[in-house]
Amino acid sequence: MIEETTITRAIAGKYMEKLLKSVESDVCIVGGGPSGLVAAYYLAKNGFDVSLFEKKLSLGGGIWGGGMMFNRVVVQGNALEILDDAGIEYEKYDDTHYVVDAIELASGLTYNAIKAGAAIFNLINVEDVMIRDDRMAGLVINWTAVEISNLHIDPMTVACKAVVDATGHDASVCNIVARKTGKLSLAGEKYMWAEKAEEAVVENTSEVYPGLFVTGMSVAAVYGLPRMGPIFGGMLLSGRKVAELVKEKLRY
Ligand code: 48H
Repeated sequence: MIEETTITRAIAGKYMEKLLKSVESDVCIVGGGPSGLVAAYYLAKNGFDVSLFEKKLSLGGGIWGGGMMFNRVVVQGNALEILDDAGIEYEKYDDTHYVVDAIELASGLTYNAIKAGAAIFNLINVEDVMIRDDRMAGLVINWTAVEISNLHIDPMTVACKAVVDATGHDASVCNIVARKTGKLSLAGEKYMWAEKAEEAVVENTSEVYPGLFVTGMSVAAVYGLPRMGPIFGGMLLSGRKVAELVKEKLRY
């Protein structure tokens, strides 16, 4: 017999179980766009406890709308390996450019991150950070609904060994760390230049403050790099690279 109260107990109990497990993680990823999801996938696959916080209802960030709401994105050849790992299909357009269905990319990357073992929390906004002895120690989180409704409700905190800022153009975490420590400065994203931007984003994916790593468009915001429009290879490669950097860092 179906019982409404059992449904309530099942949802509340199981959510709480997941949240309590994420009170301490190896890695916290902020933002569930392409770079954050790819980082979550590779880190979880390598056995790390990963918690990803996304402030919106859906995961996928800027993928869904493709270019100007045409729900297709372009990925260049050197990032196809990541699509293959995730079982996402693509169509060759010419020797350099491949076309991917934006819906398949957003849902495929999300599915793979979950299946690899990452704990994904939507509707949670990261509003502050926890720092100890000049090193990232965790995140301060609250419901997005609290932020939107401007209610005066204190947040709660989760601890981790490394934080990945995958918040896209906002570079939210880096902005907070810059403002509150004075030990990081953001150069600000520059004009469109796809070829240069794609390479530079991957090259500059790095640790920008002890325990704080940047990936995706946040890299452009920190390092003053150009933007690239609806080509996503750089985002995928940056997500995979940040996973490698975090992996190396947490080994020691
Ligand atoms: C929780 C947060 C917070 C917060 C933000 O924008 P994204 O898709 O990020 P990337 O860097 O993985 O991909 C960028 C790509 O989508 C893009 O915009 C490109 C390639 N643009 C090029 C151009 O020229 O314009 O995803 C970031 C995610 C979003 O879902 C936000 O909602 C989320 O981060 N987010 N989540 N707490 N404080 N801030």
